[in-house]
Amino acid sequence: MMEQPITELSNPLSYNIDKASPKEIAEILYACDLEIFYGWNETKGVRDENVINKIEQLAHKISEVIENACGAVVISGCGTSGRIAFLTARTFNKYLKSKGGNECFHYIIAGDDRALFTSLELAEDDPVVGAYRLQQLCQNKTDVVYIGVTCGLSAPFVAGQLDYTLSHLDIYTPVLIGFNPVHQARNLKIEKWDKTFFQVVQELEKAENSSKAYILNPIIGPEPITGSSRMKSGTTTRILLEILSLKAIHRQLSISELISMYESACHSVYKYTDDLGSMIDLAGASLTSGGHVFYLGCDGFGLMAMIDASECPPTYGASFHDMRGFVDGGFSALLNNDGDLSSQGPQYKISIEDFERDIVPSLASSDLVVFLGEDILHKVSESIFSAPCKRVFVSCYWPNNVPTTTTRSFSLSLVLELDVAKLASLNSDPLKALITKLLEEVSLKWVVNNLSTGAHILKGKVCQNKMVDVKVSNNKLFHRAVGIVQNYSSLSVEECTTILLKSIYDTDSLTADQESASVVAHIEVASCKDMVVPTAIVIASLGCNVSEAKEMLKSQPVLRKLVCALVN
Ligand code: S6P
Repeated sequence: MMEQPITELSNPLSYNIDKASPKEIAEILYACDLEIFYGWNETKGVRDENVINKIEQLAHKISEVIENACGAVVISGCGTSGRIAFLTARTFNKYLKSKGGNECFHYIIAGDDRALFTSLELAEDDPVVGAYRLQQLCQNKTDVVYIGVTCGLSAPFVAGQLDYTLSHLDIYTPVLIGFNPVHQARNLKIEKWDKTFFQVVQELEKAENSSKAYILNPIIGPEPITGSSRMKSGTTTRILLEILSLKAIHRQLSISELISMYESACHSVYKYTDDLGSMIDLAGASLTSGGHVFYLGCDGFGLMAMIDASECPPTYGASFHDMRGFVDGGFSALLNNDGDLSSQGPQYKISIEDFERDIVPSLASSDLVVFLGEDILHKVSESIFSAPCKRVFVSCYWPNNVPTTTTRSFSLSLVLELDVAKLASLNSDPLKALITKLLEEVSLKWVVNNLSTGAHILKGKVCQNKMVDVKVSNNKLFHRAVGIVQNYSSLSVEECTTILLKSIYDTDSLTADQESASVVAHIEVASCKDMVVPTAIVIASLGCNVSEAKEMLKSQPVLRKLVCALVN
């Protein structure tokens, strides 16, 4: 049997997170997040010397590219990894522009810009489109650092791009960011392609040995919710990309010092586990009683919160209405590749005006509005403060930059006091402002990840530390779903696959065509169905038929209670 990659393992620290109190949930997430900085088992996390050396060399290469009018830094990924690529490119282009430089950072996300705020997981599986997008983007470039991010070393979209760069090493310096050892790169057949991810990584290692490529894969341990790479892996992706870019632009910065700043931001956030717990409690109460959570923010805060909200449907089988994010200025603030998408459907109504027009009139006492940062308080109209919903205010506080006290009334105010000492040594104000912004954003990422994860745990969407209502919407998630079903039964992989297919096709006896169909065909059917994995878990544990399983799920909508009862 194939070894489980670290990013797909269950983290022993969070095994009982489903039974934890809201405050304990925050404490468990803290313990898991610390593995980013202190490592897991024998590893050293982002402080691994080998990783730091590679960042040093790669930053040097990036600084050359930045100086070249025909140079580009392309960051690419799927899902969360593509979203963080977007945020990083946006931030550093703005910074370079403000200093009169070239905006040479670019991002690619599988599924294009619609995938920035909605889950289009299937786009992840296409290596040919991946390579084509990269080729299109870099047509006139002569020196490109390509950074492919795939936390699990698994996304075919990224494999296609890496493979393409490996055959054009005269132009490209390929970089792979992920969080598994290379021998755990996915070695499963990629549909309509002739290589596995593992085979591409082997080629990449050869290029790395001749100093033509880089693999940055610090080991940071399993996710607190098994496989949920939007959490630790997403945060670590941010940290690595930001440190690389900062170091490329300001060669005098010390990588270890930068890591310490992120670590100290992490400690600062989790000093507030009481408040984080109260916030999780409020959000959980909203979701459990059929209410909604809305994040509002300006600039990077709003974008990050929108990203957090958009990750809940694939992870927890949530509806897009359950949690949503809105950003001041909507698409005009985004600087995204495809421009304004607001006409493409309700998921793309992302401005504060959209929120005030479409949501505020129907806000109810079960709803929660989360204001991220002080700036947003000046951008919203008074009506939000008289609506019957609950309100939470989250912001950052630097000892020399105290937020003005607001007269608004909130159910909870969480003002994080960040550690300013380490910034004192920086002698450039724009750089100080940039690093401050990055640390505030990563801090708020920790906060919103706590909120959305905790709220879904309280809603009963997690059993032990597994996402038991994951959407079966791409190849990776299909195999993860089989693993989850197997986890709650004593059946073999083959038996669990058959049960998952029965749930997908809604039948007790699969036809020969259904049994032999490709994984992509299964995914197409499964993507538009609810409760596919929970139904399969019930069938696997009780040996019942599909309609009996569905009846049971109707009678106990809190999944965790049902699944735990079955396991016991
Ligand atoms: C994970 C998130 C997914 C992943 C995506 C890419 O919590 O829901 O969208 O980011 O599947 O994963 P990876 O391993 O290629 O970065």
